[in-house]
Amino acid sequence: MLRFFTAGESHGPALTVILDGVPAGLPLMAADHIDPWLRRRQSGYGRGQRMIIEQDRATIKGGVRAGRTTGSPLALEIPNKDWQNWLDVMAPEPGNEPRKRALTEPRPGHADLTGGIKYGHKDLRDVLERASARETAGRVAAGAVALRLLEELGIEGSARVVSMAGIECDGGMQWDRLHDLDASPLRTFDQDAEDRIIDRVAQAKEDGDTIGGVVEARFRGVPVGLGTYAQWDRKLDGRLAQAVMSIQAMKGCEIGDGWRAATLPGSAVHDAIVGSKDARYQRASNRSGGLEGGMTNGEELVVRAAMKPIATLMQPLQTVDVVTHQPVAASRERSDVTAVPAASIVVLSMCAVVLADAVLDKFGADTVREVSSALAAHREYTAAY
Ligand code: EPS
Repeated sequence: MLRFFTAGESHGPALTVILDGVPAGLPLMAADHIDPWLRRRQSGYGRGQRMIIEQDRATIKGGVRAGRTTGSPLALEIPNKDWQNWLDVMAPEPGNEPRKRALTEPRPGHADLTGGIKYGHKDLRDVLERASARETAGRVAAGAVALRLLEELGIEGSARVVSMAGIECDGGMQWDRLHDLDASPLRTFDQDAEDRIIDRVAQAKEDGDTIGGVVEARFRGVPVGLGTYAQWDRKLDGRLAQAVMSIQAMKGCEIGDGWRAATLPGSAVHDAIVGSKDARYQRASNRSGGLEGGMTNGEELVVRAAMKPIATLMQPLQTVDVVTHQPVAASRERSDVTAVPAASIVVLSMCAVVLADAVLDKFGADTVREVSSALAAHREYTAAY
């Protein structure tokens, strides 16, 4: 129901997003609802020069009139300011030769070599321009619309860093302190861990190295029963994992206790069902991360993702030149030392799209008014079950 595509290169004129399936009647303004998420994606200690050049902003080019969605596909555009510096290299028309030197030294860990072989390119720029994590700005624009829809329906999302370079951040999610996450250069509440990680990132920069980490997206106010146990491709945990694992540099995804649950006995993994005066059914804990049997169970949805260190190393690994076939050092495209805090926003965005899609699947999809009233009726039904 809710799906999007992105197009555009890292140093081309713009990133373009088509987001289809947003119900009519959603209040939406780029400056208020999309740009703040784009800004969050740009922030974080360890980013490179590019984030100084860009101040990402979305232009709505379709699907919204007078501050409300119409039910038509949304068209969003995020211009690349840096394009001005790449006109000769990135022009779609021929005739701008002599082009800058072809990029022929593939970076281990990036899409360069396999993409070059697959699409028959010997200038690996043809691969890296699209494989670049710059594309995630488009994903975040789509995710911001999904977050806006979820917010309208009483579902709130947030994202934080869980660990970087193996240094754990304590403090879990504190919903009443979300502004502190925005203020933190590493999107964490843990000041002590933050200081230690910043030192580690500074050291990695000096060493020409990069750093990975684990991020977490969370949603509260999630209704019971999104997704289903009945068919493999509609299980919500599977759909979230697919969306998360599609993000550049992600190497793992876990729901709730994830990998840790595999090391413990069942009694220390499953969440007892208890009643309270507020609710007939609650969980005494939330190790399942709000998902059981491929369905949301009403607890907070907790999705974590492991990001590998960025593949562009200023002290490069060895590689093989795709033209001379001689051993050389891998190319050193300008890059970030780490983008883990930004990745938390991308993971949140992708999860928001999947979650909003599951909401529309269950509660209808034409107008926000219809979705809202169906959801309100469902919340009443659930409370009385
Ligand atoms: C990114 C923009 C890119 C990179 C980074 C993410 O800009 P540039 O290549 O001009 O520096 O900084 O991309 C990668 C880390 C990568 O490996 O492709 C962005 O907007 O997030």
